[in-house]
Amino acid sequence: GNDSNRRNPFILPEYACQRATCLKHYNHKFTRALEILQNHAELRDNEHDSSRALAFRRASCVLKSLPFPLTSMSQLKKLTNIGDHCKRVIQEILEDGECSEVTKLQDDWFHKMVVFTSIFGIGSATAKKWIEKGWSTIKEAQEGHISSDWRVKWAFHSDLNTPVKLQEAQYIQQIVRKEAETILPGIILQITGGFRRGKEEGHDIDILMTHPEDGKEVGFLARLLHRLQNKGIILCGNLEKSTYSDDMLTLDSKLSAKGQLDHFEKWLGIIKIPQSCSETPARDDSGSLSNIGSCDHKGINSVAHPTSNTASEQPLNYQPFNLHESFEDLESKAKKQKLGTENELSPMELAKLDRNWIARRVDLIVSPYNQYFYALVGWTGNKQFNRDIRTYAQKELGMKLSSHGLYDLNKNCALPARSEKEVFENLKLQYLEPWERNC
Ligand code: DCP
Ligand code: MG
Repeated sequence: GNDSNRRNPFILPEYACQRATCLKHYNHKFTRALEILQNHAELRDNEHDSSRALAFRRASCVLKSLPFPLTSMSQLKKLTNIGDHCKRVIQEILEDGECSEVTKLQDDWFHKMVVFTSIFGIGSATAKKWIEKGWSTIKEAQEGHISSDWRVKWAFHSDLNTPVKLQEAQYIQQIVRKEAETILPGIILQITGGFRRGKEEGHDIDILMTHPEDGKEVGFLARLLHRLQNKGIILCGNLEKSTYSDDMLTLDSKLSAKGQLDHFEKWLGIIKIPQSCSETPARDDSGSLSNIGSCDHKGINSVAHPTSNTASEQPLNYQPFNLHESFEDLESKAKKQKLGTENELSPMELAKLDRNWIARRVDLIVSPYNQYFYALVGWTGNKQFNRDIRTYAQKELGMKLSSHGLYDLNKNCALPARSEKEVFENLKLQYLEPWERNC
């Protein structure tokens, strides 16, 4: 059964959703190499590269689940998902300590691609074009893009490239919770994404919200954003309306075609947070970080908020927020600080300004309660875990899993869930804690 599989070092269940995959494991030197190969394939993005990338990731994911450090090729014999290419890589690392293919891959091109795709909104296609133009640094890309739109982007680039700390996520959750509870008492709020899986750093802050009473969540997000905007903490963002309809439980081809995750109402944006909140150690009542996975985290130092709450609610005429307005504030502050400067300030100078806040990417997602626990699994991830559990559901059970629900294609019915555990039960899987989903 599952239990003996977990203990037997030579056999692992085929799917990652059938085994625990934690952030800390025994085989980092192998998984690092395999994930560089994955990364490289994703950045190249030629024909077949995406399937190669996934093959590297699946192999890496198997090694992360091994309950011991790999010391000989014979230990791989009974493991699935490790193809010949991956075996060659592993063997070389076992014999020489490193893999020459991986070393060679980390060339100039790769480094430039990594740098350029780290810019918010820049994918591999644009990055490739920039390299063809002969650019190799952020500075060169900045000099090549000086329109006002781009000046704004560059001003926040270094902020967004500084990893978000767990404390910052908790701080934002606390601010959002306060406003959310005022508008809609009984609201449920959960940090999801990497932080819920036990990561101490991330690239953004994901917060999923719902209300146990059916329909209460409708119109809530616009009202919440209005209040956050009035607090002066929003730099920019985009509110996406829900595009969900019940047939999406069975048909999600449109969804994957656009690379879209789901059809929930959501806001993807950038919020200002006080710089001090990542410096002050957060008090953690339980002494562990992992407890944010299962309950609401209350052990947070409260940090004085820079602006007062003057929110007046006008939920109906919601407008997307204007980044340029916030940028103009930044520029005028810069001019005051550099009194007498005639020249326009460079994005670098703006970014390094003496200011008491830092820009952070935040995703706010609203789910109806009857989809919430599926949304929670989907938004907790990670991405590879989602791929794996969805493939498992389809191939092994003939069921369609998404962040909106689970649909039995044979019985033609949806399977509701009132907890995350029930999601796993419906899928005939042993429950995995969020920190065991780091595939
Ligand atoms: N997700 C997904 N597919 C995507 C994007 C997201 O399945 N294309 C899911 C899985 C992620 C979760 O949503 O874990 C949150 O997305 P993020 O991109 O924020 O990923 P993480 O929070 O896991 O990583 P990071 O720490 O970099 O924010
Ligand atoms: Mg995230």
